[in-house]
Amino acid sequence: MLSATQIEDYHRDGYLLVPAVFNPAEVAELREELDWIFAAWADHNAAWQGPWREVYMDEAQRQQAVLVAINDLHLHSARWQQAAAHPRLTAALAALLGPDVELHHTTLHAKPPQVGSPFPLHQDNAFFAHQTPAYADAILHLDDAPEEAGCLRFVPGSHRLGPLAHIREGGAPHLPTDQYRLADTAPVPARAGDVVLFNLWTIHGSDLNHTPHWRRAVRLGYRDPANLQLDGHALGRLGWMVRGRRQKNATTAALAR
Ligand SMILES: O=C(O)CCC(=O)C(=O)O
Repeated sequence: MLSATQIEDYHRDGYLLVPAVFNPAEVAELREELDWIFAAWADHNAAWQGPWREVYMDEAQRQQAVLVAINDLHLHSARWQQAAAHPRLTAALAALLGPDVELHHTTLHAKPPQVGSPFPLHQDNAFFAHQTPAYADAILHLDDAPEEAGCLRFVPGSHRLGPLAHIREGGAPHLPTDQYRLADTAPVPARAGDVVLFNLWTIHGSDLNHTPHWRRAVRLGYRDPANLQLDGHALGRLGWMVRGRRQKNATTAALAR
């Protein structure tokens, strides 16, 4: 699924755009299922809070910014569970993480037209810390995400900094806005069906959605099952193996109890 050059790019930059992992029919099915998740389960008032908002948005934008989100939609929908084990996606993950790949979580982030909220620069490690960087997030795009729709933006090579201290007061963990600026990041525009893979330690964020269209994306987090979680979302929860096997040792046996 991934060429040697793509694998090299991922390890050098800490992220990689993989075009057309899901075909148009698969994207259409997943969008339809998202409509149900939106109505039944999603939090329609999930925009991240915190002092960073003063830097990323003016007063009017702060009043209006909206994010629709939910964690672990794959626990509510078989279609999304199947998407998490999609063979083209898990083959790409195995090329980056090794033969054994465990699904850790899924998260919907949907930015409504014009008012879709930005994300401050952060590492996902601040939300679900792990012992090693053998963890990749996969952001599956359900809509086209050009730069003006608030596409993902990365600090290339920042995974090599390792886990950084985040500001945690007043809202979601984020990096200091005077040291890490959205303007210094590389945008990664994507099309519906594309997946962006990135390392747990790679610094990333995104801007407001300024377009008249939704920008819906689902993050699927995968790890080498030997990579021990230290903190955060889904700590102590075993995930499904989407490739290979979980080896048994004292730690995994205790978690499986
Ligand atoms: O969806 C976005 O624009 C950013 C998402 C993000 O930062 C994340 O999933 O960690």
